[in-house]
Amino acid sequence: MRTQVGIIGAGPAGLLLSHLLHLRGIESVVLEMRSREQIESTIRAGVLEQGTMDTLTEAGVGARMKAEGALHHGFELAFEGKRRRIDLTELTGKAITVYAQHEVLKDLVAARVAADGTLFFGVKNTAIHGIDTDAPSISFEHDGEQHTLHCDYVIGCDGSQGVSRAAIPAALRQDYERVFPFGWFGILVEAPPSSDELIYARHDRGFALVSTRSPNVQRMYFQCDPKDSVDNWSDDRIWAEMHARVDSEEGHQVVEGKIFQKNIVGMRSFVSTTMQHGRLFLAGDAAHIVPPTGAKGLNLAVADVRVLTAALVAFYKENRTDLLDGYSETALRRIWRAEHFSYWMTCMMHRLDDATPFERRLQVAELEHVTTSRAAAMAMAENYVGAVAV
Ligand code: RFL
Ligand code: PHB
Repeated sequence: MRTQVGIIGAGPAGLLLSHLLHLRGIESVVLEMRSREQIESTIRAGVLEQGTMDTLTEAGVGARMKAEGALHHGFELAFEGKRRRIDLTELTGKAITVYAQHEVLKDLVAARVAADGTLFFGVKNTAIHGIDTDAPSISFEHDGEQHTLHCDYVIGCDGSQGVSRAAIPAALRQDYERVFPFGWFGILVEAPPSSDELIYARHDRGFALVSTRSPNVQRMYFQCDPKDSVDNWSDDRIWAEMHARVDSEEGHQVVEGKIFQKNIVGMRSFVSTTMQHGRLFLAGDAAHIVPPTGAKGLNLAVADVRVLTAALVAFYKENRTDLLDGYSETALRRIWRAEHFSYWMTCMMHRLDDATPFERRLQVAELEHVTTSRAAAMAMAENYVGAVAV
C-alpha cells in the first residue's frame, strides 16, 4: 500500500490533517487503534478557540458546530464568594465555542468518509520504519492481516500514549514535564445550564468548573485526588462539593440534575522536543500535554496541524522544504505560550495542599487583579481565545 502522507491516530490532529491535505490535493491514509464508535463517543474537550472554529469552517466541517455549538463571549471567575466576568469579545474582539470534541470527530470522520478517504480503524502493532531515509513506512495489523503503508512522510498524531514520539532517537529528544498533585473529577449531568457562560471557581476546598454540552446536558469538574475512585463519590457528596466551591454570596447556585457519567483524570504539563526527525513529524498530544484549565489541548493540536499542512503543501506544490524544516520551531512558539498560560491558570485556581496561607492569599490577590485591571484581564482574555502573538 502506498500514499503520500501516512498518519497515525484519528484524533482531532490526525483527522483534520488528513482532511486539510485532501482539500489541497494531497493523499493520506489514517491508521487508528480504536474503533470508530470509540473515538466518536469518548468525552474530552469542549472549548474551541476562534482560530479552531475558523479552521474547521474553512475545512467545510463547521456547519454542525455553528448550529449546535454555543458561542460564548465571556466567562466567569468565581472566588471569595463573588463572581466576576471576563468579557472576551469586548477585550479581544473574539469569542469561543463550546462544542464537544467527539462531535468534532464525528464531523471530521463523516467528511473523510464522504471524500472516500482511507481510514483504518482497529489497527494493531503500529510500527514506524525508515524515517532517516526517503522511503519511510508504517507496518500494522488490520483484521488479522499484516500490512505495510509506504509513504513520503509519517505524521505521528497518536496522542500521549502513542508510538511515534519514541521513534525519535532518545539522544535527540528533550522532555519537559510537571505532574500536578491533583486531578479533575468530571461529571455529565442532565440539567439546564447553571449559567450562560463557563464558571472557573477558586475555593479553599479546591477548584471547580461549570461548563456545558447542550441546553439539557452540562459538564462539570472539581479538583480531586488523582488516585481517588469515582466509587467514593455519591451524587449527594458531589453536589455538596460543587455548591461549596461554586455558589456565590450574590445568590448564584449550581443547578443539580441526574449525574450519568463520572470520571477522574490526572493533570500534567509536558513538552517533548524536537517534534520532528527525518521524515517523521509529531502533532498534538503526541508531543505536548497541557492541564485542561486553560482549555488549550485540542486547540493546540489544531494549531500544529495548520502549521504542518502549510509546510506539506509547500513541499508538494512548490518543492520547498524550508517550512517542514522549521516546523518544530514554529509550532513550539505557540505551544510554550499555551503551556505557560495553562500552568498559570492551573496554579492560580487550584488548591495546593502544601501552600502556606500567604500563598493562598496571593492566588486571591491575582484573581482580584485580573478582574479589576483591564490590562491584566486583556492578557488573560487574549491567551484564552488564542489571540496572542507568537
Ligand atoms: P488524541 O485525541 O489523543 O488522538 C490520538 C489518537 O491516536 C490513537 N492512537 C493510535 N492509533 C494507531 N496506532 C497507535 N499506536 C496509536 N496510539 C494511539 C488514539 O486511539 C487516538 O484516537 O490526540 P490529538 O489528536 O493530538 O488531540 C488532542 C486532544 O484530544 C486533547 O488535547 C484534548 O482533549 C485536551 N482537552 C481539552 N482541549 C481543549 O482544547 N479544550 C478543552 O476544553 C479541553 N478539555 C481536554 C479537556 C482533555 C481532557 N482529558 C480527558 C485529558 C478536558 C479533559 C478532561
Ligand atoms: C469542557 O467543557 O470539557 C471544558 C471546558 C473548559 C476547560 C476544560 C474543559 O478549561
